[in-house]
Amino acid sequence: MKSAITQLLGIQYPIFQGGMAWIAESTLAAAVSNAGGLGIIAGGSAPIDYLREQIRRCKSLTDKPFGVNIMLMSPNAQELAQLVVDEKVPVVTTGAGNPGKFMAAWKEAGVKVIPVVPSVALAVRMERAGADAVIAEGTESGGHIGENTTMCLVPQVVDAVSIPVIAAGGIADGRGVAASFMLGAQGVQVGTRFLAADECQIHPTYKELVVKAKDTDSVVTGRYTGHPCRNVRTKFTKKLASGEKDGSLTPDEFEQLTLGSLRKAVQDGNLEEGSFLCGAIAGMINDIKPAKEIIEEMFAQADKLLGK
Ligand code: TUI
Repeated sequence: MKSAITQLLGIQYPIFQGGMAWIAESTLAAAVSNAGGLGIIAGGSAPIDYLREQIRRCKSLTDKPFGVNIMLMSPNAQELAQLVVDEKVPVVTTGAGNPGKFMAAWKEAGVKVIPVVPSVALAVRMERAGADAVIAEGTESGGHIGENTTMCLVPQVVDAVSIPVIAAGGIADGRGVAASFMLGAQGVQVGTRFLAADECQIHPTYKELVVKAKDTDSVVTGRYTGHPCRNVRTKFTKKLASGEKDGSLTPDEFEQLTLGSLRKAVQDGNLEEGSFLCGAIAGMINDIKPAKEIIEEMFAQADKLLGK
C-alpha cells in the first residue's frame, strides 16, 4: 500500500509501531521494520548508553528504516536528541511536549521529524517549525493521552496542515487502517496491537492482560495530576482511582506511587504495583502472533475495504 508516508520514508506499509516507553526496544522495532513498517525504539527515560546499544542492535537486525521516539518530559531528552543525530537515526518521533528547540539540529542532520500532536494548534506549529509529518493521536491511545478522539482529531488536523498526517489511537486491524485513510490520514501508528506480538519483550502477564481485556477494561488514571494515562484495569488502577476520587491521595502522592510502575509492569508483571499501559482497543485483541502477520493481515483487510 503506497501513500505519502511510504514514499517519504521508503517503507512498504504506512504503519508505525508506537514508541512505547519501557516496551519498544530493538527486537520489536527490527521485526516491524523487517516486515515493511516503521519500527520505533522508545527513548522513555532510559540511560543514553542503553539507548545507543539499542539503536546499534536494531541496525544489526535490519537494513530497513527505523525510528526513535523521544519522550520530551524525560530528563534525558536533550542527550537523546543529540544521540539520534550522532547515530544517524533516519526518523524521530516525539511525544509529551513540543520538540521545537531540537528541530533545527535534526533537520540539518537530515533526520525526518514526526511529532505526536494531541491538537490542531500543535500540528500547525509543528508544520511551521519544519516537521515532515505529524502523528495525530486520539485519547483512545495507551499511556499519556490528550483529550480529543481519533475520529474527531484526525480530519481536523488533516484540514489544518499540508504535511502528511498519521492517525493513532484505537487502530488494531484493517478496519481501523481503512477508517484512518477515509479520515484523510496517510498512515497509522499502532501500539497496543504490537503488545501482543511474539517479538514484544514484555512480561507474559502483561500480554495475557491485553489478550484477556474486554471493551471496558481500559481506564484513565491521574487526570488530576495533569498527566492522564490509559492503562489496563487492575487492582493497582482501582487503588489509584479511589485515591483520586476520595481525595486520600494528593496529586504528589499519586505521582510518587506511579513512579517506576511502568517498569514493574513490563519487567516483573507486578499486578499490585505495575502500570500496564494499553489502548482502549485492547478488547479487540485476542491472540499473540508475529509482527509480520499482524501487519500483513491488517493491510490485506484494509486493501479489501478500500477497494484496492
Ligand atoms: O507520549 C505519549 N505517551 C506516553 S509517554 C509515557 S511515559 C510518561 N511518563 C511520565 C509521565 C507521562 C508520561 C507513556 N505514554 N504519547 C504521545 C503524546 N504526546 N500524547 C500526548 C502528547 C502531547 C501532549 C502535549 C504532545 C504534545 C503536547 O504539547 C504540549 C505543548 O507543549 O504544547
